[in-house]
Formats: sequence, C-alpha cells, structure tokens
Amino acid sequence: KILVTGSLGQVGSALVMKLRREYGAENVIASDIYQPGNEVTESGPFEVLDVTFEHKVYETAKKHQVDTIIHLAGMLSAMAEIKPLMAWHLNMGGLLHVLETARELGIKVFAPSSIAAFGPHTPKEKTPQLTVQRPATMYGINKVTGELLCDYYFYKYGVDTRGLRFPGLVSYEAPPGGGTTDYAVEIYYEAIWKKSYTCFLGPRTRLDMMYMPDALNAVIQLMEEDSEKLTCRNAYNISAMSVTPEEMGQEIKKHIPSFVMDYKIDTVRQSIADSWPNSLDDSAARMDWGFSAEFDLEKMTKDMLENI
Ligand code: VAH
Repeated sequence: KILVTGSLGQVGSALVMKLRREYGAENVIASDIYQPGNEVTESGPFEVLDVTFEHKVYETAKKHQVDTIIHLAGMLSAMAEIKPLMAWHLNMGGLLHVLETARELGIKVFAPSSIAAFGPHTPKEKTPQLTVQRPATMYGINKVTGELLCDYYFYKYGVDTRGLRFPGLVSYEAPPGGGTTDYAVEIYYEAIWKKSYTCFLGPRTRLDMMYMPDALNAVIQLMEEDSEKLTCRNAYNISAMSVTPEEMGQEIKKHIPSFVMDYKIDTVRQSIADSWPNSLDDSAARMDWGFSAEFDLEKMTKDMLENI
C-alpha cells in the first residue's frame, strides 16, 4: 500500500491517478492538507494530512499499513523565496516526519529533489550526478538538505530512501504552484486561450524540462528497481529536454501560427532560474535503472495542446 502526500499538487494529482490504475485504487492512499471534491479525493482512499504534524504522518501510515510513502507535500522555489521560514518548516519538517515514520514502521520512501539542488558554482552544462551543490535559494537548500537527510536515514537506519532531481515539469492535470518553471505550463494554456503569452523569464533562459508522463514513469521505475542496483539513491539526475522560452514559443507557433509571445521579467524568478543548470547529465539513472524519456519538445507540445 502506498501513501502519497501532496496529492493535490502538480505531480501528486497525476501520480495518484496513475498509481491507482497500476496498483488498484484501494492500495493508493492520497492525502493533502484539505479535501476538495475531485477525482483524486473520490477515486480511492483520501486522508486530510498536514505533514508538519509528526504524529499525524505516523498515524496515517499505521492506520493504512502502508509499505511505501511518496512524499510530495512541499513548497516550491518562488514561493519559498517569499516565505523562507515557512518553506523550511514545511519542506524539512515534513520530510523529517516522513523519515521518522519510515524508520519506525519499516517503510520505503520517495522524496523528490530538483535541479534546484544545484547552485551558481555548479557546472551548468551536462551537470554531473556528483558535483558541487551550493544552491542560493531556500528551496534549493531544502532540496540538498533533503538529499543528505534521506542518505543519512539509509546509511544509519537502513531506511530504503530514493529520490529524483526533477527538472521543470510540464503537465495539464493540475497546475504547479509557486514554481520558477511554471511558465512552461502557463504558456500552453495561454496559447490556447489568448493566442499570446507574456513570459516572466527571459527568452534565452535555458532549463531542463520534462513532460509529466516521463516523470511519473521515472518514479515508478526507480521505486520498483532492486535496491542494490541504486548507486546514487538521493537523488538521480533525470532530464528529457533542455529548452528556452523562445524555443517553446516557436514550437507552439507550428500549431498556432498566430501565437505571439513577449517578456516581462520577474527578477526574483529570473535570478533563481539563472542559478540553475542549463542541462543535466542523467547517465547514472540510465545505467542504474534504465531511465529514458519518451517526450521531447515536439511530442510534448503536441500532446499538451491536444489535452488542454
Ligand atoms: C520549481 N517546478 O519551479 C519546481 C522545480 C526545477 C523546478 O523544482 O520550483
């Protein structure tokens, strides 16, 4: 049985539905801080769970006798720069409560990291799996600390912790909230609705991106792999494409010729994006557990525009 925290978020919404299809709805307990009425809360077990309360995490995991926790509850990069202390409290408190519960109940844990775990001193092109990690954002500090904490619980207590450094994620099931890469989702919606988009990052801001189906497959593949094959548990670099807003706009124009794009730079999110890599080396994930991405910019754009 799998407990997913942050089930109403951008990754959680899509992952819960996929896991329920693959493992049976009754085996996937979704949870989040509140319970609206939607397909995530109504297609299987759902718990209201605030991960900043340790006993709540423990009680929920024990009640449902879960063997795996996929911990997605957290605050993303741009919001974390506005509320850094709240970000630390949620991102680190939540993770610690999940790890403590996992240690006591013998549960496997997936905790997401991000390209945000790298900083200005990190090599930007083909960023190595093992390299300098001195992020300059609260979210990036949370991600690096999370990686180290997950490794610690593995080495010290034998907790089976695993993680992925997600690039920017693009999807249509549920919007991201408070991220720096949110432009890569907004651009598709506004291309359909308004035939135009004002981007908050500069035209040549190059970042790693990935379409949600590839991200979900990567989580499932990683979690199903034999533990001893994992040479870098927390956390694997993965990527599908390295793109700029300008390139995304040009790809959209192939489908919507009248689409126009302009730029109104958000200096906070621009400086966050500028501190991140331009392209990741994901060879460790390919070698250890056969990661491969199916969607490139062309296939993602076609699928996004068809599904919105
Ligand atoms: C964010 N979407 O923008 C997240 C992610 C690599 C970006 O961590 O904060």
